[in-house]
Amino acid sequence: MRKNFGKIVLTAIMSIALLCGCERNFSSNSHTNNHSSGYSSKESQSSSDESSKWDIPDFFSSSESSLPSGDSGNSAGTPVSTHGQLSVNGTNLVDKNGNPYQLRGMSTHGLTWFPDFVNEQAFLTLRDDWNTNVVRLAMYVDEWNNGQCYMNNKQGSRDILEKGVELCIKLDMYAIIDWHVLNPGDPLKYTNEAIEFFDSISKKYSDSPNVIYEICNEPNSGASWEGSIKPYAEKVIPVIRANDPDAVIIVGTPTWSQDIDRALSNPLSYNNIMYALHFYADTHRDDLRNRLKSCVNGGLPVFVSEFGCCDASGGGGNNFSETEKWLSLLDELNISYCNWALADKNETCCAILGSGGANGGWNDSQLSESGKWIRSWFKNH
Ligand code: IDC
Repeated sequence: MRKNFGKIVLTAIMSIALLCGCERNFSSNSHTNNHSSGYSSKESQSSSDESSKWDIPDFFSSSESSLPSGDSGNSAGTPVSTHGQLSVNGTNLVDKNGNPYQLRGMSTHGLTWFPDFVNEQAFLTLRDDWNTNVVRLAMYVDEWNNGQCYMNNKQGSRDILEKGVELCIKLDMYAIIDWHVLNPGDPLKYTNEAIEFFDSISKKYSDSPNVIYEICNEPNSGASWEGSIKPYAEKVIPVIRANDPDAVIIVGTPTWSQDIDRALSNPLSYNNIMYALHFYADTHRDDLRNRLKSCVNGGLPVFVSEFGCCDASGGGGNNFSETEKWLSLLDELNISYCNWALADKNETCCAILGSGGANGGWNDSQLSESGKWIRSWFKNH
């Protein structure tokens, strides 16, 4: 009887989790397979021992958060009121006064999978305790037909994304609106949807210097610069520009945003464009750092809109010595970066432990190894 009762409770929890749109941790992590360049074999490892289970985000916990002190409204000295509209000058992101300026912060996980992390206390903690100035809002487009992604849940995705942008505006932080292409690997596949989305969102936020647009997270599966990404960008960028002429726009690059050299040899002809380079520190090392250095020397403005301290599957072990090499280089080159991810999923890359809750004020015992390390990095560098 007891056993059956337990089963019933478990089934009920699983059903609620499904209804709440919890995402499946795809153990195959198919996007990390078949990488042609820059990836080691580690990437095909599954992300964790838990990788085949359903992950149940901690929607129900009501952790008491000890919030950092700080004004939750726009206050002098906070990022956007101090630095204003950003733009790109040469390889540098610069602020309204033309001074080099670096954005550093966390990326959310899939917004509709971990919506509870989009709240004021969490973002305020990132601003005032973690010392960050940007939040990247990752809106998955069509992740292996997951019902909660944009293609299957446009309004729900928009709602949580806009909540994130509004919070950043309220807290005077920068916000990156990330059209999180991973599947399909070719951003051209949903060009019409991207145009419709970016037209409407850039109209809505045309007056907000807070907003940065990232039009395709990680093209992959053979989507080339010339054949797919550049033509896609040439359709989407003018739509954003028509509404928001001076916004900074980040463009993904081939092979999961690693082949920035393709962009250098055939750049886009618009102003205020940055090209995405992504790394996962236990997979991508000197080769990719050398590519970064040579592309920056060649004049390419680069934005590391996503990186992990672990391997490219989001799992495996953390490699903090490689992460430190990466972030020291990025700081030296004034390159902005966002860490994947603000979520409590049971995978190495997620910053918060299941017991940590979503409401900010996290202490070390509520953070994963990666979360502890990255918080300390942001606070001390
Ligand atoms: C991963 C998430 C994982 C989720 C998977 C879905 O961490 O929970 O199941 O996506 O496909 C990226 C991607 C990013 C990946 C991350 C780790 O931009 O979406 O998130 N990663 O695999 N590029 C390299 C690694």
